[in-house]
Amino acid sequence: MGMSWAIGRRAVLELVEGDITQQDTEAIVNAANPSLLGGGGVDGAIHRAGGPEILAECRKLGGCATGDARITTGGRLKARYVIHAVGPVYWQEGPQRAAELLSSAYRRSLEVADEHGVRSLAFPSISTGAYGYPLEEAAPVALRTVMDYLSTRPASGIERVRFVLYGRQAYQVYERALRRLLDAAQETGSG
Ligand code: AR6
Repeated sequence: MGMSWAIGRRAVLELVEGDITQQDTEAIVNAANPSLLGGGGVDGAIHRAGGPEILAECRKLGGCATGDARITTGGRLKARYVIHAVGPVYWQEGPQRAAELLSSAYRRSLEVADEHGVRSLAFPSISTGAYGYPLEEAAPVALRTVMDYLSTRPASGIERVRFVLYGRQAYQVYERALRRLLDAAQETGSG
C-alpha cells in the first residue's frame, strides 16, 4: 500500500505502510532518545538491522537534545545514513510544547539531511510509540512540517520524503491527515 503527492516545485511526499529498516532511501530517520545509545521500537529495529557500526558512531556523538537530530552511517542497512531524531515524551511536555518539539525533530532531520546532500529520506512516525504521542495529533504536525520545509526552502536538494507507517491503522491516520492538509491548502490558494 502507498501513495505519493507532488509538493512544491520539485519534491514528492510518499506514504507507505511498512518497516523503516527496509527502505531504500539514502537516509532513514530513527526515533531515538537523548542518549542515542539505543532502545526498543524503531530504535531497536534499526540497530539490529544496521549492525554495531551505528552504535559505535552514536557513542561518539555524546547524545542529542529533544527536538534535534544527529547523523551516522547506515551500517549494513540499504540506506547510507541514519538520522537520529529525538521526539518529545508526550506526557512530560503537554500538547503545545510537544507539538513544537515534534515539529523541530522533523525540521532538524531535514536540515541535517540537506547538510549531507541527502536527496531522499524516510521517516517513521516519531514519538507515537513508547513516547505516547497520540497518532491522530502527531500526523498533522509531522506532515505539515515536512510540507512546509519542502515548499519553502528553495536551496534544499531533497526530492523525496517517505513516511513509513507501521500497520494499516497508522497508515490510514496519516493518509486522512494528509488529505485534510492538502484540501485546506487548496482552499486558501496556497500550496
Ligand atoms: N518501522 C516503522 N515504524 C515502526 C517500526 C518499524 N520497524 N517499529 C515501530 N514503529 P517508537 P518513540 C512505529 O516507540 O515513540 C525507543 O526505545 C510505532 O508503531 O519506536 O519516538 C527509543 O530508544 C510507532 O508508531 O518511538 C526511545 O527511548 C512509531 O514507530 C523511544 O523508544 C514510533 O514508536 C522513542 O519513542
